Amino acid sequence: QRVPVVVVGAGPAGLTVGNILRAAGIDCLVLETETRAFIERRPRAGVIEEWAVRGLERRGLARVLLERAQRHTAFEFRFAGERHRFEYTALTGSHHYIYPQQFLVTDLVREYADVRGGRIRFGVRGVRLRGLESDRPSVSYVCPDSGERRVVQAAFVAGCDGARGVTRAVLPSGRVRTARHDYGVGWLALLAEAPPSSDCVVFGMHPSGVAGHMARSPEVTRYYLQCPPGDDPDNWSHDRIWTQLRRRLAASGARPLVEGRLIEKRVLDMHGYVVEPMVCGRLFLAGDAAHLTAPIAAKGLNLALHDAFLLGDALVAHLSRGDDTGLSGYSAACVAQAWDYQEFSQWLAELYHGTASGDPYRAGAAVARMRRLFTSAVAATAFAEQYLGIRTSG
Ligand code: RFL
Repeated sequence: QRVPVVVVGAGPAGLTVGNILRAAGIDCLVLETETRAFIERRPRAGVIEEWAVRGLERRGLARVLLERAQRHTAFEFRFAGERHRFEYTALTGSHHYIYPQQFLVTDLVREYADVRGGRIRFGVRGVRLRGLESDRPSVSYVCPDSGERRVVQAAFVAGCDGARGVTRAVLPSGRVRTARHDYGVGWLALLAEAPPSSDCVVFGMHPSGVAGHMARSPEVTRYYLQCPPGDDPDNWSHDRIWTQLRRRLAASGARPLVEGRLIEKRVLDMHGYVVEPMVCGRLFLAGDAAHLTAPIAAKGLNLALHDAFLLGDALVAHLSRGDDTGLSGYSAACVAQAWDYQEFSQWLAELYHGTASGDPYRAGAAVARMRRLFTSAVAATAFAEQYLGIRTSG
């Protein structure tokens, strides 16, 4: 079997690349280890930057999102019982969209497979890549039903298989640098069957640790609670969780939190990495396969879309017009954006975690970092710009 592009992974990055290729009439094959039902229900991100939605819209991929997503225009810090509301849309004219990642994945799969006629294999096992530095790379995988290994020849391979995939591991260690950062804290990531208790993202800095609140839909809210890295989610009973959320997010005049059943409870060790370069021969990495940003600043999904727009457009330019500009500049452009978001995440992480660090020096500096946003118009504008992400369109 032969196909111009094999895309490994049907997350937001892989499905966006696939859709861009199909819109240009280029054939591709997407390989995914999970089932379609599973990826359409896997909850993760939910905060999408306006430029990313415009990028999806330009590629015909945002119709349902624009009908259903909420818009967010502000961010609230809570500290020492006070609320500090930061109206970033008033400052910049830009906003965020709130749309659960599994809804976006559902829209992208439908468009790719059911509307644009793209090929996709779910439930594959044992994906292997060969000959990436030749002009005839191949990808093989084990079919879920027959158990037989199939080999596909491709001109290009898009490695979009996330943080735990196989494509990153193929990059030769001598020529690739992986820069890692460990924040040394855990976040208990929760999904509650409860309506949001605020009209915006809220983070409370508290001596017991940071707590976060983010709307996902009118019925579901994501919460975060800082915890020791590697903590066992079973240490966190329903009552302990809601007590800690109420304590850490307490502030005068704040709406009381609406309690609900917890439908997800997992500990994320806060860390990040950037792989550089993101290319080896005919393999191009995109999204979490190439760089992970801890969910501190809600950047991961946005970066995955950024890469996918560039990679999809660059592959189309090469395969349909022989134009190599996009492919040759791909890694440098994506890595620069990844570092920009990593740096912002690190800056925000110190603001969030300083208060509970046990170190009065870090705690004092964290408060100064937050107060500056409310006393300096220049600092406020710079923060808003970074929180909203890329200014030019994707
Ligand atoms: P994905 O979404 O992980 O998709 C990769 C796909 O590849 C499949 N796969 C394989 N397929 C074939 N062969 C293999 N060997 C394979 N191995 C894996 C997987 O099953 C999967 O379907 O990566 P992609 O496309 O790069 O997208 C990245 C985003 O998913 C990720 O950055 C965000 O979810 C991060 N993130 C957030 N990002 C935001 O921008 N805003 C947020 O508010 C936000 N909140 C979050 C988050 C991530 C979280 N978790 C679970 C780490 C909240 C959480 C809790």
